[in-house]
Amino acid sequence: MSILEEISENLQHGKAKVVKELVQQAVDSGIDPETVLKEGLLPGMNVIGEKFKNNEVYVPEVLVAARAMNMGAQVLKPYLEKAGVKAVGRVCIGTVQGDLHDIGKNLVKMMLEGKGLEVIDLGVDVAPETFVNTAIEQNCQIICCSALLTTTMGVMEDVVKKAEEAGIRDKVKIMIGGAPVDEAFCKKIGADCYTPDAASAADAAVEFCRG
Ligand code: B1M
Repeated sequence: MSILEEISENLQHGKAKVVKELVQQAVDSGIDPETVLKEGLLPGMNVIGEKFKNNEVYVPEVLVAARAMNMGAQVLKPYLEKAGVKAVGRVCIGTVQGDLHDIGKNLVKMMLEGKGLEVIDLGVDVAPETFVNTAIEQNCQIICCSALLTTTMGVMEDVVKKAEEAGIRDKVKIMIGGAPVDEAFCKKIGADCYTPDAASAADAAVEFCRG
């Protein structure tokens, strides 16, 4: 097994310390940091993302894999910055106002980062104007809203309205997700995209950023 395959396998098993060591070893042996990311870390995260989507693994496995991914990515960060590897795009994400659930939002964030997107995490209980102002100030291509409560999902419509009022609706995509929302709700409120899970959210975001 090549060192890149070993990185992928260990990431899938959530062995963060081993992944960190292998990533450093790979870079030290002269493998291009971008190759380590694209052929070691990301394929491992993609496997986990697919398995999660198909209910073959569950939240705890995703969280430990994501932790391993993040530790590996931390090792690569300075090398990638030096090599000038550009982020695919910039996204702001948050759980909407009145809602404190953040496990799903954090998973989406990790998957987005795993796909090379720069993510501004606004946390939980985020007001519509905070999403919109952040998108303007930080030049985000996408606003990602998460909601877990039927009582808070309506805030997503306010985000769409605020983006219209601010005149940025044609410049920013609005993605929504979380247990109570669905495709029909997305259409109803005029958002751009609903995805049922973190892996497909990251895939859709990359597509939007590539234009
Ligand atoms: Co809350 N809670 N909770 N809770 N809680 C639910 C959501 C609930 C369904 C439980 C129930 O009654 N069966 C219910 C909502 C009912 C409803 O609205 N119809 C509920 C309630 C009522 C409440 C309180 C009101 C309880 C109370 O105080 N009386 C309260 C509200 C607090 C508030 O937010 N203001 C509350 C509090 C809490 C805790 C703090 C205890 C805790 C949250 C801890 C935390 O997040 N740090 C909690 C939890 C853990 C849950 C359950 C058990 C699990 C949620 C979760 O994390 N799931 C939940 C019941 C359940 O879902 N079985 C429940 C795992 C997570 C990975 O899934 O977030 O759906 P999820 O994310 C998925 C997808 O939805 C998607 O990707 C993720 C991964 O694939 N996704 C996106 C999410 N965001 C996305 C965005 C995207 C795309 C995809 O694009 C932008």
